[in-house]
Amino acid sequence: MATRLFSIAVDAGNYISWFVTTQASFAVTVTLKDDVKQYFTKTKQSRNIEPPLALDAAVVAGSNLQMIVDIPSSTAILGTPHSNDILTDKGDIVGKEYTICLEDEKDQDYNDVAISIIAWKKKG
Ligand SMILES: [Ca+2]
Repeated sequence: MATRLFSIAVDAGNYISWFVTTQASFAVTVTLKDDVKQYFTKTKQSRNIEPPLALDAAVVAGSNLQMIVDIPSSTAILGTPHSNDILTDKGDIVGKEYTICLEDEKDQDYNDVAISIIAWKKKG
C-alpha cells in the first residue's frame, strides 16, 4: 500500500491546467486539492493510456495545492517531480510547469502515472 503526496508551489488565484495519464495494472487514484477546494479525485485501473485519468483546468482557490497519488497494490511509488518557470522572452516569470512521472512496481519504465500541471499567473 503506497501513497505519495506532491506539494505544488502555486499561489491562490493562478490558473492551472492538468493532464494525468496512467498505464498500470494496479488501480491508481489521483487527487488534486488545496486547503479550500478539491479539484478532482479519480481512479483508473487499465494498462491502456486512453482515456486520460484527468484533464481539466481551474483557478486555484486556496493555499497548499497538492497532488496525492494512492496505489493500494503498490509497495512503493517511485519518481522525482520536476518544475520549471514559464518565462517571457525578457525573462519575466509568468507561470510554472510541473511534471511527475511515477513507477509503481518493478519494471522501471516510469510510465505508470504521468502528471503534467501548468500554472499561469493570468487566465484567458
Ligand atoms: Ca512500471
